[in-house]
Amino acid sequence: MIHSNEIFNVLRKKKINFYTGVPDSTLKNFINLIDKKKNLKHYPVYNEGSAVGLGIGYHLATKELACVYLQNSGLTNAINPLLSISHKKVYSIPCLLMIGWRGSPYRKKDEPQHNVTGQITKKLLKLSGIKFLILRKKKDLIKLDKLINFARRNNQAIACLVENGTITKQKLQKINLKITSDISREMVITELLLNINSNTSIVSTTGYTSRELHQLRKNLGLNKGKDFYMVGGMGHAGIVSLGFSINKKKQVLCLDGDGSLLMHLGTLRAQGKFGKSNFKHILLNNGSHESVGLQRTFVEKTDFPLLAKTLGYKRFDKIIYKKNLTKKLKKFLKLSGPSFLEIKIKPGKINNLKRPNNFIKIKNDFMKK
Ligand SMILES: Cc1ncc(C[n+]2csc(CCOP(=O)(O)OP(=O)(O)O)c2C)c(N)n1
Repeated sequence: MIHSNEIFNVLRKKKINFYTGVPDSTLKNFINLIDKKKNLKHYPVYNEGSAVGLGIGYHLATKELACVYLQNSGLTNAINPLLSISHKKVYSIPCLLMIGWRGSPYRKKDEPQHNVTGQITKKLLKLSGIKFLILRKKKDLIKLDKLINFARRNNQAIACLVENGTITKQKLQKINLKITSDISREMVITELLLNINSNTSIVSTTGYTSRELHQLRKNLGLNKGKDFYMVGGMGHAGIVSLGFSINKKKQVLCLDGDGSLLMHLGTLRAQGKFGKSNFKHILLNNGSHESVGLQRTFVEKTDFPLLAKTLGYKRFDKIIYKKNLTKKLKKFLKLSGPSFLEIKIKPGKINNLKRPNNFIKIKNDFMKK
């Protein structure tokens, strides 16, 4: 086990002072530590490709290299700028990728959506010409130090793979999310399952939202409608809902999160433009990436309904307090789309949260008439 401080000390010694990325649960203690350091530049962003882009801009301005943290499922988002800008055969721009390695074949089995990427993460890096090390023991920190020298000398991206359980777990520092809502995700999902009709299909986003939807259905025995859980493909729930809805007559509800929506924000325009009357989009906004450690998304003041309006949605509304939840939700479900509802929620998840599995069955059920 390695303490985040020990990793940070190596990076500080190597004068790495610029941090960006998209959070991951494997790295949450490291990210939390970076976030606490007052004299560091830390700019969390919403997509791993953007994080690499930010690091490229930083290098152009300073000749220095950025540390970009990400989960390996976001590596494919990052590959585009890494290969077509940073690569030694293009502009040759260095950075350090700190990668949370979910689904590592050397660890106990992870979730199916992680195992596929986990199996080929090393190969992806090799194919991309990115030298890497696996951080497991303290002595690997010496290798990290040397690899950073290599990145500097050769102007190349390098990567440090961190498996689940490598970084010592510590209590995360409390983050003030400035949330006034008294609504929980559980309340919204329960109300939704009580009020939808049988001819409704729900597409839910990555993380706690899909897991809670899946579990609450079971716990409460509420069987109206069908679900498609986006256990991976973070940020694509809206566009998947759109593809389904324009080819179906039934009501389609996308259950989204703020971190997820921000990851591919451009799709909001496609949904506003092409969504039909059956397309309904609900944003559960807790101002954070709660599923991977409650890192802030900085959208307290963002007017999402106005954004949706500007991007072509026909109806839009917002709910902040529990006292309005049932009435406004029922009204929203009757509105003709494309429509958008932002529900501010407070952090918190249901106890003993399980994960959906048996994905082929889930898909087949969802596709049945
Ligand atoms: C491409 C990609 N990057 C990062 C992750 C890790 N991840 C899983 S859930 C999640 C947070 C989702 O945030 P949000 O949509 O706001 O939902 P919340 O967790 O707050 O319910 C992240 C970053 C991932 N699964 N895929």
